[in-house]
Amino acid sequence: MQIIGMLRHVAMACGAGQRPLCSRWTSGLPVRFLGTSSPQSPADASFHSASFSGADRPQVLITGGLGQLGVGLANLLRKRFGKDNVILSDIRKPPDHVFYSGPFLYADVLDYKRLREIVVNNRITWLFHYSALLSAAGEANVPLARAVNVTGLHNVLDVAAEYHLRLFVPSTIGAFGPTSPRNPAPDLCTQRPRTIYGVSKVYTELMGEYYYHRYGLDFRCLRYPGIISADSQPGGGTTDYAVQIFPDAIRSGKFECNLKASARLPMMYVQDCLRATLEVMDAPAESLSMRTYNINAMSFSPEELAQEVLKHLPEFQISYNVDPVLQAIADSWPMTLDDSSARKDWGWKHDFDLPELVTTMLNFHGSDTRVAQAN
Ligand code: AKB
Repeated sequence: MQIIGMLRHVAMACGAGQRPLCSRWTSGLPVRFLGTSSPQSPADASFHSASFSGADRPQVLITGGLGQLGVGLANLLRKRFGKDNVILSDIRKPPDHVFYSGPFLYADVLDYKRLREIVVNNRITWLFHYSALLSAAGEANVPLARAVNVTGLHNVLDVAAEYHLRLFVPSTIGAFGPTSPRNPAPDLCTQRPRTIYGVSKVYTELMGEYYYHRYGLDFRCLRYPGIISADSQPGGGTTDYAVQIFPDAIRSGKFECNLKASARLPMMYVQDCLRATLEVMDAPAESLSMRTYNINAMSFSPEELAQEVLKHLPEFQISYNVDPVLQAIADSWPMTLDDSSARKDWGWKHDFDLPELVTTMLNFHGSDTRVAQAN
């Protein structure tokens, strides 16, 4: 059959005016994506966004929920939508305080059937997909990073498209590379990252946007800077030093940094990051001129961060033992992001700059007295 004739046949089989989702004959469509109900078009997506009450209230699933951000996000969402309407999932065993704080399920994003089962059985409408290996962890195990970050993404995209979910997947400053503009990196520019993490996140952005245009998937994505959190640890990232410096400064008054003193990168306090995530998920579809946005807050180097810590802890000492792999990654990332589109389209505004960040983190790690004295 000629291509045109074949497409016509598919269109007829699927019903006039519908996208040809239901046929395996359309080249390149995922065969397992056998939706029989009609897809939500981008224009329909705003039905999610009004005030959420009763039947409209989202039923949320978070994958990779035991990483740096999942528990904090679940806490926020549970305050808004009710404890039982937000399910955390992971392949790891949750600590007691997480297990007893609300619904928790085992979910391996590589297990497509299990994902579908969870979505169906719990009538999920919003999915936050946090499972991923970060930059340094990805370089240490490329096959695993490729499986989790790429195959896991395929599973999540297909489930989300099939069940018409609103899908959030984070991207990162790591989606830029040495040939991207660095100061600032705009939303749209050359992206040729040199890590498997970065490559998988560029792919995430492109696939999410492809599914949006092709199937009407309500895909939303933010490029996160390095995220600094107090009560949850990152793992395997290049920006992790900016989290670890605080407990070390409090405990021993010293910190050994694995990046150069001058390695300036975009950073954000976790509270801003989670608020941005909820805000972009809440935004009416018609306000989104794009599906992947930069978000920016502060930008600093280890040296500048240490100077700010010294204002509170005058004895603090930083030393440098540079890891060449991490430094090469940091050198290929932007120093700051241009987030003017996020600010314009859905009103993004950060609250925490470097001084507030440092005070908050030191306070959290137990130096209340010394911080209060220094102020
Ligand atoms: C990492 O360092 O890999 C992450 C990131 C910036 O995406 N924190």
